Amino acid sequence: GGYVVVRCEVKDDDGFYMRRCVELARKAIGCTSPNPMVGCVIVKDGKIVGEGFHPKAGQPHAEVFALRDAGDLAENSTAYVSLEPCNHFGRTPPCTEALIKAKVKKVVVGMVDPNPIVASKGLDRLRDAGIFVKTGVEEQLCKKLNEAYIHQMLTRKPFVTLRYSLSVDGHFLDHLGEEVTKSGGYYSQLLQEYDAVILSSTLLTANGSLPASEEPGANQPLQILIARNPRYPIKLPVLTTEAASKVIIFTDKERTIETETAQRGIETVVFDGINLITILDYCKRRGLCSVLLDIRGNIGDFEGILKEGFEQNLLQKVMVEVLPIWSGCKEDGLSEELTNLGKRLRLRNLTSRNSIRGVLLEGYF
Ligand code: AOF
Ligand code: ZN
Repeated sequence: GGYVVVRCEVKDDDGFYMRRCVELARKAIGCTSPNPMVGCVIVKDGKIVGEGFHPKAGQPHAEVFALRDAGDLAENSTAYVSLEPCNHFGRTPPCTEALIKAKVKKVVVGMVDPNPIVASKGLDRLRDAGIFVKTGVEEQLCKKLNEAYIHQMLTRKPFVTLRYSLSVDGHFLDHLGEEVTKSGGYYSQLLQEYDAVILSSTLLTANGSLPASEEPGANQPLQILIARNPRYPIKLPVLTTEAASKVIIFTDKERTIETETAQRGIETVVFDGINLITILDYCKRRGLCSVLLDIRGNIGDFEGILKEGFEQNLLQKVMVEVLPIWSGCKEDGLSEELTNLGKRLRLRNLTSRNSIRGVLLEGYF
């Protein structure tokens, strides 16, 4: 005889349904700004009877879609929401009232809404109506989902992520790892997620094409090109009217590019001096809540911006890609001998793990 293996999973129900909420919320990644991503499931007798997510600012909230989906089954159910239900009339009516009207028995919430016009008032309203409320389920996950929204709500400044690629010998690289720009690659996903990406215009002299997310149906970010180095002419690719509307050039000198780009339908903003504060102020005025500061091309274009970012705490997050190559760069430029050698020095079987205060990479020559 043999053994029958019985797999016994301890299912933490609240966590399980909340993770489903987050999964649903993510369906609208890159589409909800300035609103958060929110997911909702309605559960009755241990079964999901309704699901919904917030697709876009101006459209109904997650709870409304989930309640609609559940119909009459919402009565005496438990509603799971990744963010505290709102209690205000914004572009849409309050979700608290919709939940009360649907006679939901219990509401389980991932995190309190940092929006000062909500901030626990939604929970209070539900409790006052006799609904059992539980909060803080999968809170870290829910907060990570909306890290940009939370930061923006609390500081009224865009959430800024610094991204760059390094060689294993510690030099900034002007290119990304292969595959990362394809669908499913981290860079393609970042472009989908962020409202805007800031790049040096010198990038365009290298390959002439603007980065775009390859995720299906991605809402492309606004591309902000910093053109401050007069030594580099700006070579813009010919863009469709729609693509051109997603590009802005920031320059600190009146240069001939202004007329060139105007002809192509590309907006050019001339600043007295380009610095991170002016860039972020501009983003805020345009309702952009998350910004990817993508360091490529000429790193020198970003020196002042980085200094300001560190000194004034304007950067929230960093994403560093370390590529398995030995670049062979020297301080005073590229050493041809080493660069050529470096091209051969690609590491294989790369692994990474956390060391106590850093990240440890291992690879084979
Ligand atoms: C929820 N569920 O799905 C979302 C919420 O202008 P409105 O009406 O869309 O309101 C926007 C605010 O509502 C937003 O700042 C945030 O506080 C909350 N978003 N709340 O209960 C949702 N998206
Ligand atoms: Zn709402």
